[in-house]
Amino acid sequence: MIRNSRLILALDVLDKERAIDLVSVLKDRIDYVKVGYPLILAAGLEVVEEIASMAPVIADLKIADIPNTNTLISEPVLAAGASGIIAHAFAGRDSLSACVDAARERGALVFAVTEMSHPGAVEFMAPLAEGLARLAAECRVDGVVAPATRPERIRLIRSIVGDRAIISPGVGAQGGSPRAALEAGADYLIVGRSITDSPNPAAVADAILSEIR
Ligand code: 3DU
Repeated sequence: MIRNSRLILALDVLDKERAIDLVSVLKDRIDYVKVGYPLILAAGLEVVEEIASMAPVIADLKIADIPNTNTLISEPVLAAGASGIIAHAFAGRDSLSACVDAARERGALVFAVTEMSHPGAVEFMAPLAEGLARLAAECRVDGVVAPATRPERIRLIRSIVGDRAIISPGVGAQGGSPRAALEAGADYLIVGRSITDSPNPAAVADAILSEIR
């Protein structure tokens, strides 16, 4: 991954025109746009193609099915122009490897979720996160997702995944601090609502960028 702004925009809006407007305003301030179920279900897969013509897209479908279905989910979104996909590690080695293989065929990146950022992740995911991070590294993913809401968990996951990229959601709306996440070892911050829900998204992005510089 090319590190420049260290910001990934989580584009969780349902209106396609608004999505495109946000990307137009923010594309020079971010490294990737993360598009997930909300926008793809509302606007169709074509929205990936459209946004990918403006900025690199990471498709956050948190893919977590049997290997064959994982391939069938990965291929169309990669064909639509996604530069990266996000898969869950908990579905196991064969399922995650199917996503890695699909991404490699397109020269795209694959990220595996280790521990999520919301409070509920502490119930079941946190106790498994180290094993999930090890599996992700063994499957040769390009990076992992780790929680900006719990920087100490980023530090732990960094000790397992070595120099693979760590991308961290949970900044802003979920309470995480951009600087603390980066200091703990995150390479990229994933930021959604605090930018997209603001009346001035560019100003919020600029404030985060100056905080982390
Ligand atoms: O809380 P925000 O609005 O900044 O958005 C965070 C984004 O990251 C959102 O798209 C969510 O689905 C995603 N995400 C997490 O919040 C937590 C994870 O562990 C993984 C992805």
